[in-house]
Amino acid sequence: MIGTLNDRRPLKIRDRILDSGSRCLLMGILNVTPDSFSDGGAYAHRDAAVEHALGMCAAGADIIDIGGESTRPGAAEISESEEMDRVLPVIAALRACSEVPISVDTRHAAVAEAAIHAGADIVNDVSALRHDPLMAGVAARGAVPVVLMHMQGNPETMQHAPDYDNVVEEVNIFFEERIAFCRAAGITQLLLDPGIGFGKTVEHNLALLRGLGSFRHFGYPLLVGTSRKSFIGAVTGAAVDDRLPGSIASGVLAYMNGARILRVHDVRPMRAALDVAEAIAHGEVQHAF
Ligand code: 9MG
Repeated sequence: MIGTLNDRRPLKIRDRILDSGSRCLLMGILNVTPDSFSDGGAYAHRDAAVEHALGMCAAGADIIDIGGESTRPGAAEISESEEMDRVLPVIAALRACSEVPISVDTRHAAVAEAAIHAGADIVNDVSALRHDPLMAGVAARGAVPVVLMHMQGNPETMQHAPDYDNVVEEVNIFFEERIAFCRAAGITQLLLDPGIGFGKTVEHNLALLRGLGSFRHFGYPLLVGTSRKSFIGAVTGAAVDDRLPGSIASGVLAYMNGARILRVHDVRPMRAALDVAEAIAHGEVQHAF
């Protein structure tokens, strides 16, 4: 099943092709927030943030995802100007010293537009363009790929009482509607993300990871983020800083079930784990000794 459907479609980033068909790509997480669930505050200063991004690139990140508003459960919305103050200097500084594709993690059209001007290449909107009615126009005009992530509710309330009859079926229906919306708005490059941890119980998350293959028929690359998330803590009892084994296991399983991009904190160990999984799946070895 790995890489056999038409979700091998490459992403066009400005004048470059980012091919998630031949190998699973890694999106390194750069939270420039004071209150993120796992690394809150560590990269709030521009230079520390850029250094961390370059470190992730050296470790094998293919994309850097930069976010200035926490989307952890219970997080309150911040003002657009505060979000811009956090992300724009980091995007501009990283763009000035690296060609790495940059995605901006935002639900706000004004932030996305300014981020694209500062050098961002992808919009990662956890609301799948539902939060801000101006977002679709910004993405279409910017001609950038958009991550459509599923979320039940919003970050402030999403974990109060997640409820589905059949989570995999309902996320499928959601993608169908959002894809039609984006196509009508003139957005052609999409990534689909089931939104692990966003309005889901532990069982919903496990069912989505098990059922990922059922989203491949849309023909868009699947992006999945499990890194350090609370379902791993629920399964293993591990604290947030001790969830690397669970992050790797769930990331590799996601890859085996069709994910083409993984959003991760721990780039180097995840790259090594994927290299092994890909060598087994395809019989190709990336590094020779
Ligand atoms: C911002 N953010 C946090 N978790 C995420 C996930 O799983 N996917 C995407 N696209 N963004 C996320």
